[in-house]
Amino acid sequence: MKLKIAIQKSGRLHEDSMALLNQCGIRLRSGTGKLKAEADNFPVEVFFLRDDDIPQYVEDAVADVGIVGENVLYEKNKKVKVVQKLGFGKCRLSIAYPKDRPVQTLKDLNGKRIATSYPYVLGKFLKQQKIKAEIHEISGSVEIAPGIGLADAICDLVSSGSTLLTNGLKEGDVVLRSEAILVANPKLNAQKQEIVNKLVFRIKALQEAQCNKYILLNAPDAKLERICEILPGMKSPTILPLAKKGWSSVHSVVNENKFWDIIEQLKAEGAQGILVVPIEKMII
Ligand code: PRT
Ligand code: ZN
Repeated sequence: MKLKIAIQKSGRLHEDSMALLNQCGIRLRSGTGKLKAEADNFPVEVFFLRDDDIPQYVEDAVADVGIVGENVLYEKNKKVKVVQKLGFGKCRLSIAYPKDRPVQTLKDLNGKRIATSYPYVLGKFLKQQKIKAEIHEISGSVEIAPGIGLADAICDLVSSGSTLLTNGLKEGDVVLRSEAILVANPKLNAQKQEIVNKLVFRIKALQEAQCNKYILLNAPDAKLERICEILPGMKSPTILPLAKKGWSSVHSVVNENKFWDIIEQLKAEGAQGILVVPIEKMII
């Protein structure tokens, strides 16, 4: 039994999706030019599709799981299960206004026209906000709509903001924050669910590793107690005696967010030769 995984054929999510499968130890047999590829060492088959089609294929069980942006998932509104956030493809769906016109806030949008490729998500947002505006669905180049007189504002994906800037638009309310997610058909059989569980276990090990660093340092024995207090570690730090008398080597794992604070404290306590090493996978 093989798990069928749908990923984007080409575009912004393709490379990160491929890299994720690769880092999970899944080696695909053929290249990406084809419709599908099989793995030698893990029971999966990967289908390369347009991102817009992935929620439907997963709902229909043509694919068992898929990697897609939350923006696409919520717009398509299909019956699929969100399994895991993946941390890439981050962007936001925002309303944006032409800089030089009277319509500048949400309230100004009553009775006005908004161009978007996300009519469903935007419609829900406007209803929540009690704004009655006309939604014009267009499939691409939404940012030019105000300039050609098609709309008073737009609602589109933003990441760096440079597309808005070059089109004379200013970002307003954020309708949705999005990243790539793993979705699944809600009725997978037990065998397929088992494969999904294995995949998610590997993804979590990668994510855990990405936000932690392995740290090695030398410390005078007299300072060991204090240094161990500073280092959180997975259980407690590993301590090995050095050839030089009165000194030890201390190994531990440090969360990236607290990293610089901890290094400063360690140095202040007399730690030397501090080495920081990336962790490839981390199983807690
Ligand atoms: O061919 P296919 O249908 O599969 O691909 P596509 O052209 O529909 O999608 P693609 O590859 O452009 O994007 C795939 C997914 O990447 C999206 O559904 C989002 O989940 C995610 N993503 C992340 C983005 C962006 N960032 C993004 N910046 N998708 C699109 N953009 C576009 C945006 O529409 C706008 O035109 O980039 C422009 C804005 O970018 P900045 O950096 O100028 O703000
Ligand atoms: Zn698309």
